[in-house]
Amino acid sequence: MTNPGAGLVVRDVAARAVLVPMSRPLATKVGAFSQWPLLLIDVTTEQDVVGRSYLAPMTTRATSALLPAIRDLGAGLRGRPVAPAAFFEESRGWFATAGYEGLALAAVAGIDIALWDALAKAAGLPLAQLLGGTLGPVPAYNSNGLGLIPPAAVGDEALELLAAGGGFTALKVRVGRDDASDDIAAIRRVREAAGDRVTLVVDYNQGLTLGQALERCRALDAEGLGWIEEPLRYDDLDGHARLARDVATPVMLGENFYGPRAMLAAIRAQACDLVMPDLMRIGGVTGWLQAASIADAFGIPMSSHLYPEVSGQLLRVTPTRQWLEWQDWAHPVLARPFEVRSGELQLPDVPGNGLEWDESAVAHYQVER
Ligand code: SMN
Ligand code: MG
Repeated sequence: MTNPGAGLVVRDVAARAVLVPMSRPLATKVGAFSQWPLLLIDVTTEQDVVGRSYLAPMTTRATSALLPAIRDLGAGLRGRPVAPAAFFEESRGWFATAGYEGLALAAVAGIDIALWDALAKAAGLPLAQLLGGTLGPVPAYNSNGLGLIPPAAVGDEALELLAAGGGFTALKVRVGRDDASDDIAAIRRVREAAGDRVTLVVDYNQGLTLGQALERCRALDAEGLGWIEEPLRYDDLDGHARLARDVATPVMLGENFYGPRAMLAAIRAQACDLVMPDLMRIGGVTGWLQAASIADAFGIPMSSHLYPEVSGQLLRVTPTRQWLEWQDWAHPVLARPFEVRSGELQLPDVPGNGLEWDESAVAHYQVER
């Protein structure tokens, strides 16, 4: 078999900004979200293979800042081979003076994901198979809701999320209310509604001081939770290491790891028991694969953050895979959203990562920039 991407040459890289409605607005300690900005990236090749990706910068401000970086990087790729691993390494130099982590790495990630999609399509393989894995279901938890709403309302919302199809057996609950007792009340109402067979995880979205976290997280140890996510500022590794030592419930970090080296630093600092990289911030497919090797070397379970479609492909080749975070936030612009059955994401048996735009929806939601 010839190298699947041998002949692929980049013709153009296009990036479009859209702003889509959320099926359920979500209030968290890191922000209140009622609309979801996305950057859709299309890498067209001289061989007419098109690689696709999307980025979820979370705010329109970040989207505006990211778009020119993607277009600048993309312009530099015209006429060059589709070689994501080489691009990932070269791009470190391109942005070295401007600072590599953050927006620069996010832009690299967006193009990286699309380049890998083009390679997989050229090989006629789903991305998971191009990477040496097999197609199969990926255990997922429903992370679409359970924001910082009144505790009295969370039981019904939990039932709605579990009844929304997909057969989910796990839910994420956002916490960090002013009064710690309200968080406990909310968790217990979700538990009462969902039953003991449903796994519950909680997410503070960096909302606590160390003193608050020591008190609150110790109190959560009695609630049988799967993990406590980002109780402190994401880069407070010493504080999280103290919590991981003092609290029985696993501490989860990852959505704010900017590149695989940031994950390595957190694991070396023993700041977390579990990791969940964000596909954009970890550096796309290439960054994810490097991070998966680091998690495997340390025996740390690895889950995903946002990006359920491509993360699902990648978890199939992640040795310590744990949970896929599922939201339907990109569905308004996807021609074929991935299905969830019996609490597991189903990967489509099609070449590439499975992303395809609903172009009429994209036109409807596009934001000119
Ligand atoms: C989160 C991320 C992005 C937007 C809202 C909430 C949260 C999660 O940290 O892990 O889903
Ligand atoms: Mg989180």
